[in-house]
Amino acid sequence: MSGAELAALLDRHGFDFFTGVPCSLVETLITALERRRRDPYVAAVREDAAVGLAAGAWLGGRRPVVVMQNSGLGTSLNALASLSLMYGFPALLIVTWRGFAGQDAPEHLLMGEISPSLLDLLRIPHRILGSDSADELLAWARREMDAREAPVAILVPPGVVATGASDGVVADGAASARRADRDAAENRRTGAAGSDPEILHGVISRQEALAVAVKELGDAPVIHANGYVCRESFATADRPQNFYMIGSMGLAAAIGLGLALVRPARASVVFDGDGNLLMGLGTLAMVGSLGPQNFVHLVFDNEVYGSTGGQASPSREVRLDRLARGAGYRTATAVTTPPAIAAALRSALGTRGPHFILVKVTAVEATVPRIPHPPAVIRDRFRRALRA
Ligand SMILES: Cc1ncc(C[n+]2csc(CCOP(=O)(O)OP(=O)(O)O)c2C)c(N)n1
Repeated sequence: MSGAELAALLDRHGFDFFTGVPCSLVETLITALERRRRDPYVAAVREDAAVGLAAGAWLGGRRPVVVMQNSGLGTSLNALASLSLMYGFPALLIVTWRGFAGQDAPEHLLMGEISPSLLDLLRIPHRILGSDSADELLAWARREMDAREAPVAILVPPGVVATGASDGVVADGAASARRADRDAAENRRTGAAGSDPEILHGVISRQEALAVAVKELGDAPVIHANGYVCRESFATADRPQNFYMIGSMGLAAAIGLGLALVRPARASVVFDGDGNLLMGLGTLAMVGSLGPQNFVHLVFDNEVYGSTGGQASPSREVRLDRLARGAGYRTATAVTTPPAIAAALRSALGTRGPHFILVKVTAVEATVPRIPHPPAVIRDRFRRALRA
């Protein structure tokens, strides 16, 4: 079924508040929900924040839906247990089933295997979406959540909701990339990127920015955020000093901070994404309070969740470098051009930090493969490279 059809059914069954964190399996559903004239989808920075938003919306009289990948079920366990289930806050959880039948990238396999059991353990009633069962399932979900005053879940296996291409919907990623391209051209024309400190959008792609940054790294270790940051960096230059964090969205900065604290004589660099940073925003305060001088945090901010189809991220309106400065990083700069990126990274690697470099980039995504190395290989060669 198409995402638009599912969105229309949700509407018909009385669901009227939508939030979540994107997954590519429901890209077209989120596109349709973002386009609702009344109460469009609210982009949450974490799945547990989405569960909180849904509780607030229910208190305000709505029947909420939280869209999440099953990895986000892990992120929101405590919110589900000690908020939704304890107080009795109804919500429909639309949980995509990555790792279904053991067929997926390594980061999804274990969670894929245990997703139904996790829901069982939480005593959250759940059903599996099939292409012709949506109407009936949504009627069930509404009945159950209203009667129990508790969350219910619908698991969405791959292929049930059509992807952008087969749906006839312009994939939002492509739309965002085109919008970002137009913005970039406009920025170049008006000089907006440099002249108004409040407005800063990318003028080059992340892969172009990565190519510049990688040249400055020397042998510095780099922890990569999940998604396309990993893949494009791998395609630019695979290095043993690259740790590709292929799952665990939001944790790259925490891993880099841990490394910085125990290896103070060597730089610890993080290549982060805006969605990743926003999912683990509290880590900024840890960096600010602990103040590791060897910590260099680059955020490639394309203003979207590019890896899952280009849904808008709050970073379009929020200057992440200012958050870092407020959290206590010693320096926080924002750059858009190749010479500025090179100069900022060179300076950060040669001076006392912690440093934060916001690299504003367009949403253009390179066609690059998944990381081919198995997780244990990534881990072991990185550890060896650190000892060298
Ligand atoms: C807990 C969790 N929720 C959702 C996802 C799905 N997911 C993978 S990458 C990604 C987007 C990351 O955004 P950002 O850091 O801005 O990088 P970009 O995709 O734009 O390159 C999402 C939502 C996930 N892997 N884990």
